[in-house]
Amino acid sequence: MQRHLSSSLLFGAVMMMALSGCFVRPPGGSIRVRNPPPPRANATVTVQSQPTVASGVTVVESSCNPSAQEVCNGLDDNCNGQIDEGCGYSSGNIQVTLAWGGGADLDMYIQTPSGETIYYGAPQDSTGGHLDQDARGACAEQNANNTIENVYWNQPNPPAGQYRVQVHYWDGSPCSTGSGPTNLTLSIAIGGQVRGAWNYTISPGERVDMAAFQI
Ligand SMILES: [Ca+2]
Ligand SMILES: [Ca+2]
Ligand SMILES: [Ca+2]
Repeated sequence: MQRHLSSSLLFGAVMMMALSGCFVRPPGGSIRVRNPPPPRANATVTVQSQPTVASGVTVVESSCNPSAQEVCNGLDDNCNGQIDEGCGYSSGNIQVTLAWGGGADLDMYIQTPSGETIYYGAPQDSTGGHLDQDARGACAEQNANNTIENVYWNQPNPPAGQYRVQVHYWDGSPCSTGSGPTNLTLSIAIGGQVRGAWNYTISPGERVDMAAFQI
């Protein structure tokens, strides 16, 4: 009876943890907590105009692989339509991710259909867009993924209209350290699909119209 009761209690605890999003191994094994699933992207978001890019911007040659491990690099390594999931910033029905190498302070600016601009100084707009990953703004070298910026909309229907993505190399930033021309990568996912990934070499002080798209 005692053993039966203990088994029942253990089974109940296992079920509670499983239902709460935890993955549980049998008694005696280790317990591993899985990240909550990211919000489901809405494949019905209609792209009126695929992203177009500025001259000098080149398409990323590498391709994704469903069996690859996702790493925090501004690319959708495992082809699931989410860029850098598990890196601490969000995917959604629109996700725009900027990544670069070196000590520069790059800033992403996204002009939204409402006419607002999302950037480090205004990380949210009235349409539900969020800059949830800022980089080098506070010179905090110890911050995770300190050369990646990310903006997303995760509501079912992001606002219709044109989105414009600019990148600025803030040469005067106290957070730019020992850096010259800098290679960057920009990826855009809409409605759960990556619509493109591009490379560009940006010069100190330059502000480039990287991409524009319309939904
Ligand atoms: Ca991915
Ligand atoms: Ca990645
Ligand atoms: Ca920045």
